[in-house]
Amino acid sequence: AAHDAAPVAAPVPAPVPLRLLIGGEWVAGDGGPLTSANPARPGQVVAEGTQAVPADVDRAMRAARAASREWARTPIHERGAVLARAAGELEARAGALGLELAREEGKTVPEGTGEVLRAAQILRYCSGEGDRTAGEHFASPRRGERILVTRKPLGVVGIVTPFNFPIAIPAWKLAPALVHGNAVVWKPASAVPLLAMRLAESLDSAGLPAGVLNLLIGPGVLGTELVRHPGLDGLSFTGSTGVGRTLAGEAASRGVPFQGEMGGKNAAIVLADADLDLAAEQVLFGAFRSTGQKCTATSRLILAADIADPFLARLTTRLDAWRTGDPTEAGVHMGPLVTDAAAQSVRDAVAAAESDGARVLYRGQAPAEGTAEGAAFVPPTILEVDAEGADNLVWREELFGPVLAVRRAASAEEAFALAEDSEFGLSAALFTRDIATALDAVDSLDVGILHVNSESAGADPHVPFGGAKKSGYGPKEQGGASKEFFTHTTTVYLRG
Ligand code: UN1
Repeated sequence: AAHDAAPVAAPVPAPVPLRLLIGGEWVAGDGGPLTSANPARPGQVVAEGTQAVPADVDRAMRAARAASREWARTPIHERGAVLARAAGELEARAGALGLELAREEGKTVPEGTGEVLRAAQILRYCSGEGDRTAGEHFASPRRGERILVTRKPLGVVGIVTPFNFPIAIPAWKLAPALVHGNAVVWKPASAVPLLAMRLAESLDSAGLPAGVLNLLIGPGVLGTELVRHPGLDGLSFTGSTGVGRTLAGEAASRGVPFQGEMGGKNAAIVLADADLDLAAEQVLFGAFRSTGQKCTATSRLILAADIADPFLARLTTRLDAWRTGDPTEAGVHMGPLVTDAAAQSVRDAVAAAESDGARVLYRGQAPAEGTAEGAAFVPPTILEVDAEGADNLVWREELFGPVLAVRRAASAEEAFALAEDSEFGLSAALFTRDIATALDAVDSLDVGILHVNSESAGADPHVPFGGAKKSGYGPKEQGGASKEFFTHTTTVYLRG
């Protein structure tokens, strides 16, 4: 019958062959099969190859070490020029790569293309690093002397990245690492190997010398192997707080600098004087774009009691027009979770939250017609908890899905206290027209990023990014902050 075939807009591309990059060679891994599947279309393979094995970490580390000295001595403007060429290539291919990203990770094509362009923008920002201040100069208390503080690369750094921004997050770690003269061994999330390979390809074809960037795709044990490698000079990680703290402990026990960007349980606070239409739009974007799979996603919503019902009416009206389905189809707002297992764990968490007393305020439509069964979809869901529900997991835990936990507050002060009722402190969004209240929030909320009248997600490449409390560890990322992590200083007492 006409209705039992899933509508497919375009022919399904053949799986892309995956390769690892070690010492300038694109090679097959010696491990088990490596497959990335389309989470919206069960059975569709996006890319396939073989995984790296733990012994590859040592090979890649040696290759990086061999290349690092020459790379460190290459003028920073030449290193930057490689990044600028890679940025140009990503820009030229943004549409095609955005589609691959949507098929592999599950975000919509406009979000995928936007992410590729964002990666290019980050590479461009970092390509200009040679034109910015490189260190500091102090006067000396002694005659005939100056004191210079110069910055030097760490050496060989490890980079471990998550699935949810498979090209932008790697770009914002790789670009500062490379422009500041480090060689890199990179382990991306194995659920999104294709976009990792695409970024490595663009840097390789832009002229990065052999061994300066090594790409290992495979199981989590590679990350452990990397942090335990005696040659490692630094590790930058984005992912869950649990994994991050384990790696941080390993790094600390070896005296290796660690940068960790970890979980979030970010609150949006809508006060009684807010522009409710603007707030509803921004909460919708913050909570449900990318299917809630951002560490900066809005996952708690704190509403001034006076406006709670009219605000929720505005939000749910918008959600009624929000289409969930295959993210490569036009008109779809929200795709699946990254894998079936991820979707199942979010469904289980919602069921547990409900049986623990959370009240369902909204549960969105099922996936768009024609999407096959077994796909990794979870509908947009809003649950309310009250003071007795303060320990409910939907209020406490980062679920990494399209799920929003709501509480009501009697005052701005109570709203801020509820926002602070979390072990996480990545970002927050405050909706108010009152500047004094906004300034109060700056002091009251222990977060790395505060958005006033905009959604909790988003990050510009030229300003620091990172969180407080359990959300962050070590120096922040992006802008001038990334230099703090990817270089160390030598203080030079210079006498003629
Ligand atoms: C964004 O909000 O656009 O893992 C970026 C994450 C963050 C990046 C968020 N490190 O979701």
